[in-house]
Amino acid sequence: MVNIGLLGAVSVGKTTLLRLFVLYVKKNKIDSIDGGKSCTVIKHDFSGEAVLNPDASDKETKTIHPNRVIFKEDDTGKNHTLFAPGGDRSRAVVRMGIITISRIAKQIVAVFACDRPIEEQFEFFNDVRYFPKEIYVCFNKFDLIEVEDKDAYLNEIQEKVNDFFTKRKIIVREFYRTCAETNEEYTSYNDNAAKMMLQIAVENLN
Ligand SMILES: Nc1nc2c(ncn2[C@@H]2O[C@H](COP(=O)(O)OP(=O)(O)OP(=O)(O)O)[C@@H](O)[C@H]2O)c(=O)[nH]1
Ligand SMILES: [Mg+2]
Repeated sequence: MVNIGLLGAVSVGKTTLLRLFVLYVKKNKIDSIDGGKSCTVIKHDFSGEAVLNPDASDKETKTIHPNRVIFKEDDTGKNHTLFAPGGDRSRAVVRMGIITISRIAKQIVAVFACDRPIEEQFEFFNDVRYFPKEIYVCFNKFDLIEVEDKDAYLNEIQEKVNDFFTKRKIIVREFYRTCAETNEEYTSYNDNAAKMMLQIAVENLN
């Protein structure tokens, strides 16, 4: 059993990443991605979402209480839990979720949104006190990068993120580039997102 926590600033896509994972498992898409295998969703809980503007046509939500997905690897029968607390530290109840998850999750994924300045997203992590020595980093919203050479752009911010965590004596085990919103044009980045969550669960079993 591996507890994985997705942490990151507000609206970087933590909840969407979890929903995408549920979709991949339920539609058996998880079986056919690189390094994939058959899994089953045991339980998922997205009840901690609050609708921001009930009158708007697109009901954008914000996480108040941590989201949770429990899934099973069908071949080994091992269960794993993915947690995604909210990112709005200004609300005490949300901050409590962040602290709780940072303490119970053995593996942490620091999630960043590629379409916003990276420096302002570091502030979130300055407040997180409990961190494992090694973490994973996810650059989400790959589809929203506006520069021509997306990979070059990401290599640049990857270096900044690496510096940021190295200064805190935290090693980044792996960087992932993802798109959490299902998008035909970015299928391989949707796959990367699902692969990230499965891989972290599977490789940390022992
Ligand atoms: N285009 C695009 N939109 C995304 C992606 N990931 C998330 N979004 C959108 O970004 C918005 C915020 O996503 P959430 O998943 O709620 O973000 P969050 O990090 O869980 O937010 P909090 O929990 O409130 O901090 C939603 O409108 C999503 O549809 C992505 O990869 N690409
Ligand atoms: Mg959320």
